[in-house]
Amino acid sequence: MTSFSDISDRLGDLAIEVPSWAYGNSGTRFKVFGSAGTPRSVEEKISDAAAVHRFTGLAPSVALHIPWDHVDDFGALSTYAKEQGVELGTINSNTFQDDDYKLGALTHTDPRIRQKAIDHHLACIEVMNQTGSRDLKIWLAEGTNYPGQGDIRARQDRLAEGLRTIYDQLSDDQRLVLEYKFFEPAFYHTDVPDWGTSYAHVAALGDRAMVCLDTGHHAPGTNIEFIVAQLLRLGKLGSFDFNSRFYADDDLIVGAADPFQLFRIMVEVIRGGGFGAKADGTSNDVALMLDQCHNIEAKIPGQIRSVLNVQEMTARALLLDTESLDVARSDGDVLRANEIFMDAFYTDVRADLAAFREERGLPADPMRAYLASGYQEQIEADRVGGAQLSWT
Ligand code: AOS
Ligand code: ZN
Ligand code: ZN
Repeated sequence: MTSFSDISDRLGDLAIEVPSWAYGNSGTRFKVFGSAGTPRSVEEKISDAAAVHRFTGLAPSVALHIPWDHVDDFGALSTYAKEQGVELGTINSNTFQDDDYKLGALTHTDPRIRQKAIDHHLACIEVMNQTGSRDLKIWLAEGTNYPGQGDIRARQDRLAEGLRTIYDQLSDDQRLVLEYKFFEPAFYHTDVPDWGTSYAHVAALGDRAMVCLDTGHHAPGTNIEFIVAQLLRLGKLGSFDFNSRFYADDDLIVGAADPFQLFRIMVEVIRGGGFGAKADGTSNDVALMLDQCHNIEAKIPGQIRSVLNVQEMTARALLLDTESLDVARSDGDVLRANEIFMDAFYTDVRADLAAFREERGLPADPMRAYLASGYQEQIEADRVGGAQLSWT
């Protein structure tokens, strides 16, 4: 049996990157709701992200989305973030909000538009050079809506060429992570619909190109932990975009829809060496990030709940008695193996986690501590006037 004290050191390695866009207003195509205290600047988004880290100790970096988070001086923004207690992390490109990209960006038939999309990514790399970010995350909204609309094979060739040009501009300590998504906004075919397509492209690019797995980007019933295991086996799992889905790309709080799935994913991450600092002290190849939008719930508590959910399922996954499991598996004892697995999942770690946090100078209950802190009231009073930022 593994006890909580056996896993607490490893659990201390957990770090989850939060997305800047989680702090802006978001919604559905029906309505974006505004809420008091919503950031009006990139700096205010970073302050909110830093609040999540202060109360949880779990979120030391913030991902930026360009051009949503464009500022004139990214070096100064980086310094500002450090003063707040966080780092700037992954830089996300955006080729989905410009009329030129209606029929494609890196895959477009027009070389001028392809070049524009490439130039945007090169500008993102320039931002990374100033922020010290390791990862360029590329999610492409490209595809077609009708059979016959595009030459799906030629689009792959153009995509490969564009990715190559971008990849070649990365420095030795930078990486490209390519996200896949099985549908939306294109509905007939998507140019990077699945992990296999993402893998094919990043494998062709080289060692510093990896796959990004967004947990919301699969068809219902997909065994996501199998994909995790396979990508780790291939050395190509670069990062996660964690969220929950019921129907589509719902971007809900991770662990809200199916905590057992999150547990199973974390078991495979740990099993595959994707968790915690590497033996040489460098950061792990697998970056754990959130990709969520808070449409109806409060944003900062929504992010606090998210990172706590990851922490709770990671703790349970670390508690898995892998030695006994190996024995049961070797014995062909199906029911015992399943029982050991479920025992870890069903372990209530909440009291241990509260003590774990207090030992580290953090509040035992970060959610209650945040709500009692006055931070929310303060930003609601301070952030009047100016335009609130939205997801878009
Ligand atoms: C879009 O569906 C993807 O999840 C991307 O990661 C995207 O950049 C992010 O959701 C922000 O819109
Ligand atoms: Zn995503
Ligand atoms: Zn998504």
